[in-house]
Amino acid sequence: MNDYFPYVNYPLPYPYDALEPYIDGETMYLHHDKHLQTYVDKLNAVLTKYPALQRYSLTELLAYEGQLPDEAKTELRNNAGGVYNHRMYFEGLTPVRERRSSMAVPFQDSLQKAVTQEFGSRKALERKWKEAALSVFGSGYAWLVWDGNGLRIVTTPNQDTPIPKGLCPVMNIDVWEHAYYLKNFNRRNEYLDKVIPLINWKKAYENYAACMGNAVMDKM
Ligand code: MN3
Repeated sequence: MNDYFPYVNYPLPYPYDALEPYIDGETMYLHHDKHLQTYVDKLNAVLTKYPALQRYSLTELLAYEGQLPDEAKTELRNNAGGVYNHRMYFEGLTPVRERRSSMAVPFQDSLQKAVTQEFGSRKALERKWKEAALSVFGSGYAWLVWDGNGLRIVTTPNQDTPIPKGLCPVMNIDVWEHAYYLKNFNRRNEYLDKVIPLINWKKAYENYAACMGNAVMDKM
């Protein structure tokens, strides 16, 4: 994944219909090729006007929001966030044919420990994550994050990320209606019951390990 200007919308890491019947191919096509593409294009367009910002990575643009030029701040937050959030979301879902085996894979020890410590169990974490996702008013995301001491569930509106608050994203769930409207209409609850079991915990572990600066990385 390129983390610097000019940003590229890489293909999905699986076919559009790989999440069927839980998330339909048309939704995935529109979500990736239209919605995410628009964020990529707009982010590149803003950065073209600000060459000095082109040396910042995607994460730095999000983390150092306070230092960005006032007139570009909102556009950068929305579009850099849109790129970051969608990349994490798409990479964080498991193709259905791999799901059986990936679900059988236990959490890596350190993530398992952190989940148990904070939530009691993976099921309990998933319940809390779903509640948080349902509580997002309008468009936004529900996140599993590392706060420096433990795991937490947080939500963000629009394309905001938890990064400016010093929280390290482990995984997110997109609850914008475009993520589920074609199939589930406005029934977010129904979408969440389908998407949560598709979470790629192997990928979550990689993100978690990156949050920890690889300090406690288990043997892969
Ligand atoms: Mn989206």
